[in-house]
Amino acid sequence: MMDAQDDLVNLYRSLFLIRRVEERIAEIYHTDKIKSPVHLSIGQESVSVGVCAAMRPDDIAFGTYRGHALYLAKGGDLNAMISELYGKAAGCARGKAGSMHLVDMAVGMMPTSAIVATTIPQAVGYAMALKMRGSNQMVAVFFGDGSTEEGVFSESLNFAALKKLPILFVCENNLYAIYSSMKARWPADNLCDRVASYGIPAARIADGDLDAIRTAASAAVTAIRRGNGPQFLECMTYRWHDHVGPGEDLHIGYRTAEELAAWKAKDQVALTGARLAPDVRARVEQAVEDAIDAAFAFAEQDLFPDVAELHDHVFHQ
Ligand SMILES: Cc1ncc(C[n+]2csc(CCOP(=O)(O)OP(=O)(O)O)c2C)c(N)n1
Ligand SMILES: [Mg+2]
Repeated sequence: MMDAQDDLVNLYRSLFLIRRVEERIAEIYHTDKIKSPVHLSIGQESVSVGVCAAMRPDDIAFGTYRGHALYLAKGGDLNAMISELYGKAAGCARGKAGSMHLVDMAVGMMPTSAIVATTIPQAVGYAMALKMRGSNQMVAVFFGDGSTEEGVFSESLNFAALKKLPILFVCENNLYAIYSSMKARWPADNLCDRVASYGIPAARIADGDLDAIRTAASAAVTAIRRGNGPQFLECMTYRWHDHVGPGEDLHIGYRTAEELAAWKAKDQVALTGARLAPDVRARVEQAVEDAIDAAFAFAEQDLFPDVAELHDHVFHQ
């Protein structure tokens, strides 16, 4: 059994790694070394970290184009991620996919997709396969609030509930789908009620609270492994940067500086770091900075894939 201090160190390492990797991506994005669009999770780290901390390494995660946080929280290889962003050959998808399609099958991180909601039914299919095999692994699928407006979301809930599949649905509700607020899209703020109508236990967690997310995810995973079927978490969170790219976007006028400031005041990375002794925190942060330096150096020296590979790995071979 891990002691509480080691546990906190692990959570902070994961949060700080995600935050700093994305800050470094934001810093160098203007150089055009990164060859794909990037959707940053800065501000949303606690959802992936809290839920993955409740999962086993052999459990399966599905996510979205805003996928850096999940990929890293699930244990995805950092060097392969940065090389992928650079379009280089050692990238996790051999440099052909970029930021929106991260994948690391060795740690159960399934390929993410740029098409909103597509990975939800894929995750349900995976959960169905696990159930048919009699496995006690589970699946967690992460998606945005906008995803819940796609028809396939409802179909997936219905089928997963009907078949009592081992799946945790995790809605990362950051209040916006691009520049369109939840209030402009939902007649009522009642996502959990709608999900519960399928017979799926559903809970909202406020403020991006790391401990609350982790506790709720642990209870959900336990119920799933007992064979109780799907569970649903709506994790309230907030994206600090623009929908896509590293920029700020307050000038667009779709959200307010006050709203952003209120969320920054409950930054889970800073709050978690402050719970560690200063020397412990400094050691964790230095190790993370070193790993990130090494990953960018790795991507810089990595080669672009050979042109002869262009048509490889497009279809199943
Ligand atoms: C099927 C589909 N429709 C529309 C788009 C364009 N699009 C890209 S991201 C996005 C918003 C999704 O919002 P949300 O699910 O809340 O995720 P967030 O970006 O906030 O993480 C839209 C509409 C798309 N990629 N795929
Ligand atoms: Mg959203």
